[in-house]
Amino acid sequence: QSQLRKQLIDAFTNNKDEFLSGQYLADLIGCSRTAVWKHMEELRKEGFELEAIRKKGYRIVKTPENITADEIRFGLKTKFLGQSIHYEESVESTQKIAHRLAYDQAAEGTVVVAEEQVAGRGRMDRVWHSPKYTGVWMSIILRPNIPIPKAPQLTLLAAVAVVQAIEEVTTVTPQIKWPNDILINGKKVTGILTELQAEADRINSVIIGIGINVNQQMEDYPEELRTIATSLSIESGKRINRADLIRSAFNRLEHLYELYLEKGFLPIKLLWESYAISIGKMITARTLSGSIRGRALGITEDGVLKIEDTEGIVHQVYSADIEL
Ligand code: BT5
Repeated sequence: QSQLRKQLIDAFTNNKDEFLSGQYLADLIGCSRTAVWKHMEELRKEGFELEAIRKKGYRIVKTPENITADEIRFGLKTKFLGQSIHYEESVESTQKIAHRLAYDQAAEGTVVVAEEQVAGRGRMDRVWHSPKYTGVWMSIILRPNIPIPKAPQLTLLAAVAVVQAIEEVTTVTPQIKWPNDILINGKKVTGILTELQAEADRINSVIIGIGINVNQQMEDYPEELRTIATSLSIESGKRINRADLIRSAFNRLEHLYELYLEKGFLPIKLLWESYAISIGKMITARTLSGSIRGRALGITEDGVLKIEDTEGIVHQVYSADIEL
């Protein structure tokens, strides 16, 4: 059933703006014209606006306001990323669902997308505010064949992909604050949480959780976030189509991930540094074992932050919160 729907959406993706006849679609997918008609009606119910003209066929005029898995697929050009989408109206956390799917052998590139998270989380069990219909809350399953210590590189890779996607669908260029924050005008628009399922020294799966504030307005944020958070809509002054953003993020992420598997971290590192905010500046890194104040020199080949303190000692920071 969903395989048919996927083929149908792919057909429209490959022939954007063209009319496709019921017979053409039926032959392509290998079902009856009645089945095609039923699927088109389902799309209409999901909020797709369709044009149907006798003898010419169907055309997709407008995609729905909610995100739907079908809408994300409409225009998606990836090989594996987002080819399997689990769309949920409301969840505790997309990470939780992705962990379960990964454990149950879900294919690489499987994604969980939700309209709302009631228990969205950040690093170290912090809360991630994820109100309904306004943001992109998603978790992506990857299965890279890399040593465990290299996994944090994927957080940086995902950050570059999201920055590029934001640049593509808005006209704003965000900046990255090591390791996982994406900022616009100094306020946080995206957080990334990377988690692993591993045995001994082998990575089983990497689950990359991405939260992007898209159409929230200031009043949608709780008091404590108003001074530190922002959204793409606030910064660009317009409504952003979330499915376009997700699709762009999938396209970018798959491309960068393939580049990474083929060429290693260096090309990603260069891109990351071109968007990085804190390199060369004085920062404070708060780690679990204390604070380090010094100049951020850059990141190592492994994605570890290098800070030179006032005595000239260079520290390598694996995990911290950074204050500028
Ligand atoms: C992060 O943690 O930034 C990682 C956030 C990852 C969220 C995604 S959404 C999909 C997936 N499912 C999940 O449950 N999580 C992932 P951290 O660096 O620890 O930052 C958390 C801090 O950011 C909080 O303590 C707040 O101060 C702030 N914060 C919370 N919600 C925010 C929001 N919507 N926008 C900006 N800042 C927020």
